Amino acid sequence: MRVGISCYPTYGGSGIVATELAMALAERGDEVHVISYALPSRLSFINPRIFFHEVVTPTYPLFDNYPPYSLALSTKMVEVARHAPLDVLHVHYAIPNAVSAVMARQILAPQTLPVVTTLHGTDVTLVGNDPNYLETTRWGIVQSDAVTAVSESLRRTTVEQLAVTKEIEVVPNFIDPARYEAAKAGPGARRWAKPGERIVVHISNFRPVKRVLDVISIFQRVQEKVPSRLILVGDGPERGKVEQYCREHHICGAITFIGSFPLVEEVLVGADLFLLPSESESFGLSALEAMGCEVPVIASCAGGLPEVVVDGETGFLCPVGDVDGMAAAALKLLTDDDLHRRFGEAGRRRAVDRFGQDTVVQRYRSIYQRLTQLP
Ligand code: GMT
Repeated sequence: MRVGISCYPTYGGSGIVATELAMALAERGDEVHVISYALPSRLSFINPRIFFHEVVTPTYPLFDNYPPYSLALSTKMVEVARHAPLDVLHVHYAIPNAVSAVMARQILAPQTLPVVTTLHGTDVTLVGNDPNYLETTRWGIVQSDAVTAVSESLRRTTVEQLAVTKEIEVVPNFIDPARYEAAKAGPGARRWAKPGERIVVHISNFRPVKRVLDVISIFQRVQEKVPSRLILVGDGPERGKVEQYCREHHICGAITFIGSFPLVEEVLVGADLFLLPSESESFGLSALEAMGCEVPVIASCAGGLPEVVVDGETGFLCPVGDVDGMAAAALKLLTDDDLHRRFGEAGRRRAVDRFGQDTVVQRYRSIYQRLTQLP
């Protein structure tokens, strides 16, 4: 099958899922055409069946600061669909990908191009919900030939907030269990730590919704009782504020800012805890990646996180903003080796059994097969 995949290339979860899906499909024999404005950060896999198509958005004085990316994207989708030719186009993140794809499908007629849209979270909960984008977002979703959401929570929110009555199938995010096994051969997170330090990790795009200052507050409470190091992976708008806070509170020595780093398994393997105290989280891919590396998760019980992390079994979930509760839960795990081991193993089991790449990729493929009648 020839599959087009459109996504954001940056360090957000939707681009990561799209890229991992592209690589998994190509590995299984499909031809995959990735369409984006830059090479996605994790598209490192060398496979002759993967092609990348850059969306170029020419500027013109009339456009001022607003070159029409959605149109350039739609045009690129038409070009790739016509000449590859594509059997199906799978877009990740509704804005503007779903709208551009539906437009491309109309331009291409009578050539058929089924459009699959995967909703990832903020495209519905934050941006899609904004009155300035709401109508086009809803239109892109409703006009898609199939729509998926990464969690039941997101499916419900989409129905409630966007008043979408179309069927939305829940297809969760996934991990490749083999990647984490390979990382185990190396030093993993211990590279960044001193002997005797327990390692706490947080991975995000440092947006306000991630509440990275809560991560620091939890860590400060933990560090008072247990010698430990916090590794922060990722970058984004709140990083400056967080670094400034750490300097003012003289805790920089125990915190390592790695910045954007795509090989997350190298930071997670061997870590002791993963923190994700987000305000909202449709799924929490990084929590799943931590579980895949046998790392217990302390997170907020927001959005789809309870569908990923089982409270009291693979981690602990606390109300948003409850840094005392999260710190207490972290200390419970860090001071009880047996509990810590059991949580780590249960997390890995759940990640592999429920969110393993083979099962989830096959679910996407079944949708493509249903829409195209291809094997
Ligand atoms: O978290 C972000 O701000 C980025 C966003 C994205 O589109 O990349 O992440 C969303 O999609 C991820 C992949 O499906 C999910 O794991 C994240 O939970 C979701 N983020 C939010 O809902 C805040």
